[in-house]
Amino acid sequence: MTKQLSKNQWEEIKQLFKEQNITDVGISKANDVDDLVKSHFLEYLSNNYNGEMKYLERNINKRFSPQLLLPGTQSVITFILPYYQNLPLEWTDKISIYVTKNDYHAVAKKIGTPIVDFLQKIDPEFHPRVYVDSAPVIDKYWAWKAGLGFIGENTLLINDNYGSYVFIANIFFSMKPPKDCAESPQSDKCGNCTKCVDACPTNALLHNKKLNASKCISYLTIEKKSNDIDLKSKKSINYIYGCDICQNVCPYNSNIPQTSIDDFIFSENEKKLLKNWAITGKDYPENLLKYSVLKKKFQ
Ligand code: B12
Ligand code: SF4
Ligand code: SF4
Repeated sequence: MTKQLSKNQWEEIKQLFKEQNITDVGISKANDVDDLVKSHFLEYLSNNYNGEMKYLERNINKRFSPQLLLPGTQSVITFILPYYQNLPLEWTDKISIYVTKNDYHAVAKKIGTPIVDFLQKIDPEFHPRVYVDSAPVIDKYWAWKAGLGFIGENTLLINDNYGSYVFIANIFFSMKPPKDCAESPQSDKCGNCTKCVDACPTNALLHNKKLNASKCISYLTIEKKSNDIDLKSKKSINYIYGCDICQNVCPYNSNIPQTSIDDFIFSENEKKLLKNWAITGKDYPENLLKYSVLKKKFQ
């Protein structure tokens, strides 16, 4: 028999998130992803826009279907983690602000734990999983499906409250969404704007929400293993880890609050250490960054 969450249970789940400063949460039926997104994904691979990210070519059917990835899944609970914070310009000139004090993968799993515990009590036979950037799941699709934002020309999810500076995490669960609570996807809000496409220094953005990732600075500085490009020699590109250009120019990011997730926030003193290293290249704050996504990158 198909099980369904009650509205009260859903309210309790949202409350558990709220207690951890997570306000934007949604739920969707765990059906296969829409055909449009499937075809975008396959076209992206056939154009080799994934470069050396061969993992995107594996487990395609699981990526398109939560029920194949985790059998028994009936719903996808999606939450977003706002991460914007004011950091020294010398630092953000080189390092994307998505480098938060603690790695978002760990932070999202920590936030998801009380919810997983709650869900396990409702259905002890199923082990819900928290996925964040970690499995063949199209994270942005589920956030869009759950009504947490629209997909911008820069290919990112843009949320009404926090802009695009948000991480996305999904919990796969065995019960269907409560009646009338599932899915209210937003329509496109870019209108005639093309600021991100125009600003991208490598022409990686291709219009129609498509990205040639193999040309993206974020890919070149984080993912690419072979070293046939020397970004530092290109004057126009200061970034050495990630890139925020197509987000910085987006009007939807112009007036957003700083994150209230404590695990992400650098103190004023810690910001001074980041600034010092960015200016001098000396005294890499190894201890401070040991739980961040940077880890040992620049020791
Ligand atoms: C591989 C990857 C990268 C690669 C390639 C990115 C890419 N766009 O393909 C590289 C290294 C370049 C990268 C860079 C960044 N990434 Co990244 N990345 C991923 C990862 C692991 C997979 C993305 C993927 O499937 N790409 C494949 C292609 C085909 O997908 P796509 O271009 O995103 O296109 C899809 C959508 O646009 C969608 N789509 C297209 N049109 C429409 C229309 C509608 C209506 C809908 C619903 C969907 C839709 O369908 C397409 C096919 O699936 C996800 C985590 C995950 N598991 O999902 C994080 C993820 C997308 N990255 C994230 C972040 C934060 C970044 C950076 C901002 C980091 C940085 N500062 O450097 C940059 C942003 C660059 C950019 N403009 O996209 C976040 C994005 C959060 C958000 N607000 O959207 C994610 C979701 C991680 C997370 N869980 O939080 N990333
Ligand atoms: S992250 Fe940078 S290089 Fe990549 S699409 Fe955006 S502006 Fe272009
Ligand atoms: S900069 Fe303009 S086109 Fe690009 S995502 Fe933002 S609103 Fe959309």
